[in-house]
Amino acid sequence: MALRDLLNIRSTDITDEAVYRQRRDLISAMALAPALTLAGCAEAEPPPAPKVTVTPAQARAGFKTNEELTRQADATSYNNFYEFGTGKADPGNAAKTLRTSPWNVAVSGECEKPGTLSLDDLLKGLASEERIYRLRCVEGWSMVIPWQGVPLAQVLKRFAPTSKAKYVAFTTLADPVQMPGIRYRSINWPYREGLRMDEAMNPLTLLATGMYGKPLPQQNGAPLRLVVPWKYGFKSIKSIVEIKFVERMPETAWHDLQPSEYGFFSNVNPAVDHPRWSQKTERRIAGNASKLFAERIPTLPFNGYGEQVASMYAGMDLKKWF
Ligand SMILES: Nc1nc2c(c(=O)[nH]1)N[C@H]1C(S)=C(S)[C@@H](COP(=O)(O)O)O[C@H]1N2
Ligand SMILES: [Mo]
Repeated sequence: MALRDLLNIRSTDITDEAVYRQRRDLISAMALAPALTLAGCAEAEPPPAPKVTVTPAQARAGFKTNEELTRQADATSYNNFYEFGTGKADPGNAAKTLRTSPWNVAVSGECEKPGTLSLDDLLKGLASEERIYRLRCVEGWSMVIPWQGVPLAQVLKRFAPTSKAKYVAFTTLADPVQMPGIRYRSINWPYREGLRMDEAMNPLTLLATGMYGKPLPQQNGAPLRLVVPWKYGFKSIKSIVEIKFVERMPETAWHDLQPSEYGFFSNVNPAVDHPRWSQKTERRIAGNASKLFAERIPTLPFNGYGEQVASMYAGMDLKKWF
């Protein structure tokens, strides 16, 4: 299928299944015709982050939703982890062999105490917390997942970021031996993500090591993944091996692939549709609701975490900085 046709697909009457297939087919089309990439011009830097403080009480109000949980069996079998294939069942089937111990994380860039640490040393002395967050995938489905982990801020502070650290960049392991999906150029490997410093330090941002009270399964990003509940799911990068403090907005995997469709910020926003489908509603996979037939519910700005995060974007045009 030509890229042109993919971009012209009407979004009103397609299922989520079709949406993710389009997302995948677009990748194949782009691999054949990389010159068709829509962006190209150098992007301006966004306005500086306003100085804001979220009170502890405000933050805490976002830590646990009491909405119905997604079944553990669904959260661990319906996944996106393209390193193990682009099908929803691929990670659950193929990731079991990912070796998660020993696991080292290299921290570098604009900080006073860079270093490569074992997972144990990275998290030593930090108390694990439980967070029950909504997870909204850009494809239009969502889950409610109980995570265990530590606030990212507590980990980052250990490396003493300097005043030049304006963003944090994250990289996933890319091992073609352990990860069968790496052989396909669905993504320009390694998978990369990034946050602005204030987003990284926000109390909601979690470095997760577990879910449902157990260590993270490989398909969910073991042994260490990000969870950023007010952003589309692809910002929550899995199986992290590198963290770098940087001065400029870092390139990220989905933006790299299709900058017109996947912005750096990617805050959940029902007012900004994906160019090929609406973002106004979502299918909540929770309780007994199945993936394809769950009723659509409205998608909330910042995925319902506005009280905790909206002030970080005060004065920013969220249509431009999508
Ligand atoms: N390294 C890596 N991280 C990733 C992805 C991926 O393909 N590779 N997929 C992202 C997407 S699109 C989503 S929706 C979430 C899904 O997380 P889950 O499978 O734990 O629900 O992981 C994100 N993190
Ligand atoms: Mo996603």
